[in-house]
Amino acid sequence: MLNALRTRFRGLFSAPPAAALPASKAELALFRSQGYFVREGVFSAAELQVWRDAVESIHQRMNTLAQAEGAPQLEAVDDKRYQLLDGSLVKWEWRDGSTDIRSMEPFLFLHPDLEHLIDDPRLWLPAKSILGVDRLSLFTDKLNFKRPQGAPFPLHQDSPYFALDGRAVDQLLSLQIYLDDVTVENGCLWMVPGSHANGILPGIQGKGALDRLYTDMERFVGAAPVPIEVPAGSVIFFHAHVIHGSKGNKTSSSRRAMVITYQPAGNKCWKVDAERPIQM
Ligand SMILES: O=C(O)CCC(=O)C(=O)O
Repeated sequence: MLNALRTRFRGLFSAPPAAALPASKAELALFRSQGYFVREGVFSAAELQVWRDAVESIHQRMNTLAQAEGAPQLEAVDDKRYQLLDGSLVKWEWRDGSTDIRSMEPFLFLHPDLEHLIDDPRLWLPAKSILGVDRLSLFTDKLNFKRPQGAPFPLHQDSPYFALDGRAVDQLLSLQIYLDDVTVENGCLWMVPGSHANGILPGIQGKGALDRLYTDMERFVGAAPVPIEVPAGSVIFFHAHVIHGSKGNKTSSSRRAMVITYQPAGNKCWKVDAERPIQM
């Protein structure tokens, strides 16, 4: 009810959201050369507040489920805690016993205010023009919390992770949507411009199962990572091969981001035996 009222009257309280536009020539050129570009002011303050409330209610629900009697077992991967709750793979913060969620995938289906976000033309219209296709479907979606003291995310490409199910990964496009202002202090994304150009790069040869998913930066020849500090409501459009990561959150507030990965239509979602076409 409250959300419906907020949505109905949002024009009175905040600037209108940006129009839906395909990627411009300049954005396409940046995407080709750097592997990413940023659009600021895509979503209004009122929309962001609805989604912040939705992700916080999901966080709360996951905590309740995790603490319930008979809750699904925690799985340990390289001493990091994972748990399958309500159809979403929850990764808990690295600190022992923390009840903070680090990320969860998928999550949009868990809340009515979020489930149609992928059908928003401010997202799919530019995505379609970047991929150069007529129709899109969802590959996967993920919610990245970075609570105060949230741990870093080492530099990596998403493509080796996406390729774990044997799928082609060259036509995947991810959009990172910020619910909060992001700064170096609260753990903004760092991107390595141009690092998408040579496909999947060598991962770290360590003892852990996750090591090979992190890029071996000692073997990488190219640009240094640059911080992407942007206001809430911004979207980063990025290639599955671009190297990126984030540092820890040193502030006392959360840094929250929603990630949507699109693919050309006609393909099933990642790890799900069904396609979710985008409603255009
Ligand atoms: O949100 C972050 O801090 C980085 C997350 C990330 O790179 C990922 O989920 O692949």
